[in-house]
Amino acid sequence: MSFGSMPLGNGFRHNDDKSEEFCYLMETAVCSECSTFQLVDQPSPNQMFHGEYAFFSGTSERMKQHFLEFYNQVKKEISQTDPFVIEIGCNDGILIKHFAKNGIQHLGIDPSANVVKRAKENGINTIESFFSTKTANHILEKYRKSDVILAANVICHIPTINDIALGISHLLSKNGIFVFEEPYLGDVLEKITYDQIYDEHTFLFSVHSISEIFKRAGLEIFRVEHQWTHGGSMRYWLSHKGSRSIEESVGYFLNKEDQLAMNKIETYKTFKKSCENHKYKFLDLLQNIRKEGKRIVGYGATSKSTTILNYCGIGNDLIEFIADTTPIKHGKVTPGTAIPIRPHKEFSMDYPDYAILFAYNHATEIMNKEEDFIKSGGKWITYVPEVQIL
Ligand code: DWN
Repeated sequence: MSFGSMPLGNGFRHNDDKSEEFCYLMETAVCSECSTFQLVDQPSPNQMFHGEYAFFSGTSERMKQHFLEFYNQVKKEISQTDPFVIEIGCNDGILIKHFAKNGIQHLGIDPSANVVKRAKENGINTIESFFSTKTANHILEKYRKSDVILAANVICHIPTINDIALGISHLLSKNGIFVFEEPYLGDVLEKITYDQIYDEHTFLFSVHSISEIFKRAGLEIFRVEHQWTHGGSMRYWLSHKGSRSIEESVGYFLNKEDQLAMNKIETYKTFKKSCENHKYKFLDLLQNIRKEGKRIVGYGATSKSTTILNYCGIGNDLIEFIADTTPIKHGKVTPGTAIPIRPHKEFSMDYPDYAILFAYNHATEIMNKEEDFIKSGGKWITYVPEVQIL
C-alpha cells in the first residue's frame, strides 16, 4: 500500500529553512513468512535519530504514571538478589529512572544525544548508541548478562530486527525477561489509525509476528497484555525458550488475531479502502468548517500527525497553527505541510472555534486540562476511531 511521498515524521523545520525537504516513498507490505506489517523502504537511522530529536517521553503526566506502573509490575517479577536492568531506547529515562532511584544496577541506551543528556541529568547511567549485537557484546565486556531487558516504543523502530533479537538473546541471563511494548497492529487495523505508519515505525507488530521473529533467536512469549497507550499497544513478555510457563493471554491474542484475519491479504485491502475513505471524510469536514469562516487550530504536533497531514493534503490554509508543549518544536513548522507550531499558551490566549486533537492518545489528560476551551464555546475534532466533532 502506498501513502505517497512523505517527509520525516519528526522532521520539524525552522520557519525560514528554504532547503529542499527530504522525502521518501512511504509504502507498506506484510511479510508472507512472519506476517509482520512493515515499511518497504525507510530513511537511514541517522536521519531520524540525532542530537535534535524532537520527542521527549516525559511530556505527558499520564505516561509518567503508566511507566511507574510498568516499573512496579516488572519489579514484582525480579527474583535475583542483585539484578541488572537494561533499557533499549531509554529516551529521557521516563521508565528506567525508577530502577535507578531504587538503587538497582541499570543501563540506559539511546542513540539521540539530546535525550541521552536529559537521561543523564535524571541520574541514569546511559550510553549514546543504537542497539545491536555489537552493542550487546560491548555491554557484556563492560558489565554482565542482564536479568531484565526493557524497551517501550523502540523495537518497532529498528530495521535490523533479527540482529537485535540475537543481541537480546545473547545479553539476557538464563532466567531473565525481556519486556517491551509497542503500538499494536490489531488496534491500527480496527481503529484505522494509519497515522502509526511513518518513517520511525519500521514495523507494526502483532503477537504472531513477535512470536515468529524472536523464535529465531531462541526466545518465546510467555505473556501479553494490551495497553491503552499510543492509541492501543501490546506489552510482550519474553524469556529463553522453556524457562517460563506460557500464560493464557498468549493463546487468547493469537486466536483473536486469527479471527481478525491479520495474516490475510484481503484484510489489508479493506484497510487501504478504509484509509482512503477516512482521508476524504476528514478533508471534507475541515474544508466545510473553513468555508464557514471558522478558525481551526491543531493540538499536539505529533509524529503521527505528519502522516495524516501529508496523506490527506491538509496544510496551513486549513489549520492556523498547532499548539504543543515541547520547546524544541516551537518556531518550527510541520514536515511537508508548513503549519506553524506554537507554544501552548497561544492556544489558551485566543481559543479557536475548533481544535483537532492530533495527540488523541493523550485525550483524557488533554481534555481534562482544557475544560476552559469547551466553556469558551470551542469544539474538539477527532479522527480516531472516526472523523467527528465531539
Ligand atoms: O514511538 C514514538 C512515540 C512513543 O512517541 C516515536 N516514534 C515518536 C513519538 O510519537 P508521537 O510524536 O506521535 O507521540 P505523542 O506522545 O503522541 O506526542 C504528543 C505530542 O503532544 C508531543 O509533542 C507533546 C504534545 N503534548 C502537548 O502539547 N500537550 C502532549 C500532551 C500530553 C499535552 O498535554
